[in-house]
Amino acid sequence: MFIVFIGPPGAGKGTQAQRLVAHLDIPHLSTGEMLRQAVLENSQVGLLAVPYLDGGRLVPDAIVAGIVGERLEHSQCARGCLLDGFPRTLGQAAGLDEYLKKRGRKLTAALELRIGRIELLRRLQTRSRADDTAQTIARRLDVYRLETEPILAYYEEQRILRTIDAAGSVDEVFERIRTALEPAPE
Ligand code: B4P
Repeated sequence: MFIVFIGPPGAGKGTQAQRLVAHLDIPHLSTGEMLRQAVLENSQVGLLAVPYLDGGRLVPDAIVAGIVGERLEHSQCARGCLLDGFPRTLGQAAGLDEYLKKRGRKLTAALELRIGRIELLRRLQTRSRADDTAQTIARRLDVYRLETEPILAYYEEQRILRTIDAAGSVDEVFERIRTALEPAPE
């Protein structure tokens, strides 16, 4: 089962991903976490990623595709995984489809976490991560609208998009996700 999580910054992708991977017993691949880890380790990828993370911009597709491809090759991902925060551009989405197709696999579902701007800002302001400054948040929301939202139509066309109302408690949102992944009745 290969699932992707899409949503604006602060929608709760990371929060819900932790629950969902425990529920489905599949690995969790968060590109945000991988990039932050690379920065901590001062690796080449980390050094390249810093200005993008600090500026609230997307790290270039080639860098992100490289780190995701490496992780997907791990044997734990052979029967599936949850991709959290990836894809974020149409190029990444097409690259992922191609990667899976070559291996005779395809995405099971694309889960969109949808939430209003006021609640997003409230959540991000209480989190206080390095890239959660007012200016960076505004940039990340614009980037989401311009570069990531077009992916929704791409997955809608493939009939695998499931839109989840991400307002409410963590438990309530998780229950909606669980229900959205249940097979439709015959
Ligand atoms: P990410 O790490 O993916 O982070 P995010 O979008 O900011 O947050 P997320 O939606 O996971 O929110 P969370 O659960 O933490 O990306 C960071 C950066 O990395 C990007 O800006 C970009 O520069 C780069 N990047 C990542 N992937 C990339 C890619 N594919 N291509 C290019 N660049 C990429 O929740 C937020 C807060 O809300 C938390 O404090 C949480 O506790 C709280 N919360 C969650 N659910 C809640 C609920 N139901 N009620 C109340 N609070 C809740």
